Amino acid sequence: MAGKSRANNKGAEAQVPTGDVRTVTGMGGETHQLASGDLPTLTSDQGVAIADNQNQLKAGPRGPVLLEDFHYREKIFRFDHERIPERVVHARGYGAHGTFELSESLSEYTTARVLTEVGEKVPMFVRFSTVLGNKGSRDLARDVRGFAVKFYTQEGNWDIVANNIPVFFIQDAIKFPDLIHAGKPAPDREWPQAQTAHDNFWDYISLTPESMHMIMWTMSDRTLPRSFRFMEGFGVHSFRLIDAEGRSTFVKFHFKPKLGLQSVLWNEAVKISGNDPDFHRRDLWDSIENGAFPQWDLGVQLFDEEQAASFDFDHLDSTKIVPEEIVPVRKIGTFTLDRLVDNFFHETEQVAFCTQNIVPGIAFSDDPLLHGRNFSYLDTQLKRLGSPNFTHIPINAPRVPVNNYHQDGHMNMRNPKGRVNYEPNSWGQGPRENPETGYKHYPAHVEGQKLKVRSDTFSDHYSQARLFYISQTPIEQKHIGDALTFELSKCERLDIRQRMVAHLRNIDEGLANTVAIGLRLPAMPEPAPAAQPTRTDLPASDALSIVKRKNASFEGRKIGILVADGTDAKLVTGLTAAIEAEKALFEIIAPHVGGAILNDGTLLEARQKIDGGPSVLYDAVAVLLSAEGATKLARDAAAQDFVRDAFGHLKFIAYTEASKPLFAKGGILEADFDGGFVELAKAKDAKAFVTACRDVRYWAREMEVDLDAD
Ligand code: HDD
Repeated sequence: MAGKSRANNKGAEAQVPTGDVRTVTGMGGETHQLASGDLPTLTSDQGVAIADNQNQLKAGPRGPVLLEDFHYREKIFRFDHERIPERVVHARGYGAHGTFELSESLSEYTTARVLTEVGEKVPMFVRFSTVLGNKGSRDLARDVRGFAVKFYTQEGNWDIVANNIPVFFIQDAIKFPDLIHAGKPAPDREWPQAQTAHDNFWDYISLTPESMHMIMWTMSDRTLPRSFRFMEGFGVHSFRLIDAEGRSTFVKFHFKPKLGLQSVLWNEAVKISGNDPDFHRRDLWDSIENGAFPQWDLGVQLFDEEQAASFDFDHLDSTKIVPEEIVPVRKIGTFTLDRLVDNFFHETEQVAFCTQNIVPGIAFSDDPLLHGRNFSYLDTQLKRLGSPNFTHIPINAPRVPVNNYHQDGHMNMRNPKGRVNYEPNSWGQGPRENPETGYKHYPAHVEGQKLKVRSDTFSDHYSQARLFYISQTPIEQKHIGDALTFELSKCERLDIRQRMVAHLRNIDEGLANTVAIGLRLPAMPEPAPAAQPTRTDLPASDALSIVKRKNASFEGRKIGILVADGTDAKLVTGLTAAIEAEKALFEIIAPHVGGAILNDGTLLEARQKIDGGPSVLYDAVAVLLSAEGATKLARDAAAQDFVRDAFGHLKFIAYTEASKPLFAKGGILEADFDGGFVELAKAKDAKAFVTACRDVRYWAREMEVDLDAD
């Protein structure tokens, strides 16, 4: 064999044209794609054209490989270094570009151009994320969602590094590493991944009473968002707005989704995680690609020092909200996400948010969590991106001129030009300070001893936790009880379960009771010692509930339509027209992805094969089977799951009479057809179904399908 140059008998020069690419089969039978038409020639990083991207350089066809092959070495060297450290928190994220437009000027309060120039279009980038899971974990973990926003303003970059929850677990940044260590996988076993249902997390939380308000939020449906498009965002901390005279007004930033709020159920989240771990990123990608650009209003809560002093909580404490009923949220503008990234790594992975990125006219409050964050974000970017020059990466670079004497460092793209790299200088070159337009820190009066203490005004840990709980509808309260029971049932240690229930007694006795019964605790523990008694007179705040803020439309939601051979074509046309009229979306699901032959002989292509399109991926479903289709699908486990889950997850269900054998096999009998079912006998019935879907779920059914409801 030695000296033979062909591994098989394929011809060396057989050319197979495929589109713009000419394909040539090489000596070893491998495929070479030749540049032709508009396609560029493959090159090395040094710009040298590459002839063979499939074979290493060898001494003879079977001979040892030669180190001399600089192309091979460069390719593998680049590959070996592809990974950068993932974010220590918020590793799994997804981003998109957009534009912010102000509709109401805040010139009375601030000089920041981004908040004063009505109609000016400000480019921006948003990255949504989960917190605890690693980069490859799933989208539907029960977790807080990050909502980090970068505005490329004409006065420099402004970041709001927000979450979808308006409060945080801890009051002081020095606790952050412990909080995250406790939540992440345990250091010995490295599990559980992307979840808080384990001893370490609840051990830490039960020893940290200040986290109780946040716990009410994280155990609510807020941590199971249906998609990024249906989430609120909150800047959490108070910031300051500074006007032209140097006067300060406190501000809290809110993002309110135009499509309304929506979450999934826990059992649904578990199943979505298996079926489509990329559920949220796919949703964002698909909506932007289809031109259904998601939008959020930017809202502000504004209050002055005097008003702040009148609150019965300290607004500098990040475990507190300022209820919207006390200080309403003023909508001052809207942002639209309308452009996908060209490259995930370039943009979404390399984007570097820093809470310290603010512009003239905006300043920090004295929130100790915020100041701790200001150090952490800058520091982490150096570790992650490897150089203080991370601002030279296009996604991080301001869209205004950058002029300074910073220089050198790894990967520098932008050293100062000319001889002068210092200031002051007498060369008449280089940038200078500008006391008129430059950033001025707010000259807050500060006095005091240096102490490692927490203010007494931060010591009420339960009143707002209770406020959140009593503001929910009964069904939402039940979900909080269910979530706590589930999470604590995963704790091996009884004392941790007991310690948590002791805290719940300070929030709501009913909730503590539900969880104690759910866990079958041997006895009700004493309430946890509290520095301040819980206020039981706070009025409920409807803004805190998802269900109370009902949607006016089903826009942006997706209906799964199950069809099979023999399905009535007119029903499908009627339903899809009604869905489109609502600006909602649909997917056809069938036994074969190639489609189903409808009763008029047409072939309806499917988007999903039945076991690839379970009902958990849809907001509502339609089961439009003929007698023939129903008989066939009734034998299929995936089809049975489809109807069983749609029912169990309280979805609105459109059906044909002929589909009933499938429902029966899924355990849904005639008597179970409740107000959430709409029969589609004729095409015109579709409108009533889509209108019913605006309620998103048929909540009344939950009492029928859940043991915990007893
Ligand atoms: Fe943080 C990332 C939000 C407290 C330290 N955080 C990070 C991201 C978001 C938040 C959305 C992802 C940014 C991105 O998409 O790149 N973090 C919050 C909110 C907090 C909060 C709303 C409380 C109000 N964070 C917090 C504290 C510390 C950090 C108290 C440390 C003292 N956070 C970080 C970090 C991360 C981060 C380690 C990891 C990656 C990064 O910054 O860029 O610096």
